[in-house]
Amino acid sequence: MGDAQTTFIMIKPDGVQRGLVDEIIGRFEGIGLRMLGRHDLTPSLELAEAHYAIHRERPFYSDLVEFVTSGPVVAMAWNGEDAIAASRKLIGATDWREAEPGTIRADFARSIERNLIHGSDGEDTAAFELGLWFPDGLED
Ligand code: D4T
Repeated sequence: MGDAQTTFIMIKPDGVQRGLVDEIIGRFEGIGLRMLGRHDLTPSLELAEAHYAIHRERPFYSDLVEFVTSGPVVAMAWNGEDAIAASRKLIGATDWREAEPGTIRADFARSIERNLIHGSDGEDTAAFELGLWFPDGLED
């Protein structure tokens, strides 16, 4: 048995625009995770830059920030056993060509830049991202 964890998941603007929100939420429910919080918002530049600060020196950083601020996203907190790794598995590899069959990105993404969804990649990242996107805290 793993520990109960809470992870930060964001459906990016392409996922919202393509009408995939309910499909994606259903997949998280399907693996038994529980939603503790949801914000639908168009991220500010400050929020997007803070979220992606780790990628500041990467060549794709400015396009990434521009993309994620281009329209509404669905920011969510999901809780359950091994929620961080379980979510990453459900999402699939960054590059959809390397994503396992049946993952969200293998099924729906056809671009590395527009890859539909973000999920925290570790406990420290999850704590940082949950604090950033849910500054008022979460339900129990
Ligand atoms: P996120 O962080 O969005 O869940 O994606 P990953 O954890 O799967 O991938 P990442 O941190 O390596 O990349 C973050 C983000 O940058 C975009 N990206 C990535 C991009 O636009 N071009 C690229 O070449 C890479 C590697 C996609 C996800």
